[in-house]
Amino acid sequence: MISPALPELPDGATVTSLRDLAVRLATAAGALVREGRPERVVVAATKSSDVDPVTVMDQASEELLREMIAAERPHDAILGEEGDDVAGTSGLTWVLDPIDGTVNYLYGVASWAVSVAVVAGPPEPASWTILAGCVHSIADGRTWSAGLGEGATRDGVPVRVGAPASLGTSLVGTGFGYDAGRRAHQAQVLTQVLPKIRDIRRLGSAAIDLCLLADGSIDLYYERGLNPWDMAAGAIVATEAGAVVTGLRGGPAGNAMTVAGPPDLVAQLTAILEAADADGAGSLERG
Ligand code: LIP
Repeated sequence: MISPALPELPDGATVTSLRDLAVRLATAAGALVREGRPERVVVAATKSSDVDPVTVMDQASEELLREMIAAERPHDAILGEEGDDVAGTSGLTWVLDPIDGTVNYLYGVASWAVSVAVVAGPPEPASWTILAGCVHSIADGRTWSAGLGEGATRDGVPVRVGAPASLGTSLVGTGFGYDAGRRAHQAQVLTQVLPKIRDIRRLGSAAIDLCLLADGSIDLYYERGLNPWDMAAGAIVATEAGAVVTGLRGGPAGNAMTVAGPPDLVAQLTAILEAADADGAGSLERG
C-alpha cells in the first residue's frame, strides 16, 4: 500500500513526534485503566442501545487523554468517544477511544485497548489523512504504533500483514453493532462469508482486530458500523503494515463498511460482501 502524501504539519510537529505522543498517551491511559480495574466493573451509562455500555473507567481514561493533549498540543482539536468535540486551530485532530472493547473490559475478557490517532483534515474516514496512531492492548501490554510513511511496529518490532494462500484458508476477524436490526442483517451477511473462509474471529475490539491483521495474527477483517475512534489508529497500523483498508464499491473505509487485508484477498472478500449487500439493508445508525 502506498502511503498518502504527507501534508504540511503545524507547530514544528513531525510524524515521529506525533507518533511518540500517541504512544505516550495510549500507554498512560492504559496504565490508569489496568491499575484501576475493580473486581466487578459496573456500567455507568448506556449509549446507542441497552447493550452499548460506558464505564467510569471509559470516562476517566478519556479525561486523562484530553488533559495530556491540552498540555502538550493545546491548538489541536479532539474527537473522543466519550466527550464533547474540542475545536482546534492547528488543523490536526486527536481521535480517541479510551477503551475500545468496553464489553470485554466489563466481563474481563482480555481484548480491550486504548486507541489514539492524530489526523489532518476533517476527522472523518472519507477525508482524513491519518498521520500517526497507537493501539495499546491493556490486558497484556502489547503496543502497536505507526506513522505515515514510517511503517508499523508491535512493541518496537516491524510488522507486516500475512500472506495467506487463499480466501478459503483465511482467518477473518469481524464484529457486530449494538443495534438489534443491524445485528440481524450482519448475521445474514455472515452466512454468505463463513462457508468461503477458514473461520471467523469476533474478538470484541476493532482497534485490536486491525492490529492483529497488521501483524499477521489474522488474515482479513471486515466490519460495518465502525466509528472514527474505533478505526483511526488501527487503520494506520494496518496500512503501514501493507494492508489495503477500504469500503465497498470502490468507496473509502468508514461506518458503512471497513474491509482490511492483503489487496488480492480484500478484492475477493469485498465482492462477497457487495453481493450480500453488507452495507445496504438494515439500520445504518452509528454503533
Ligand atoms: C466496539 C468495537 C467492537 C465493535 C463494536 C464497538 P467500543 O467499540 O471495537 O469490536 O464490534 O461495534 O464499536 O464500544 O467497545 O468502544
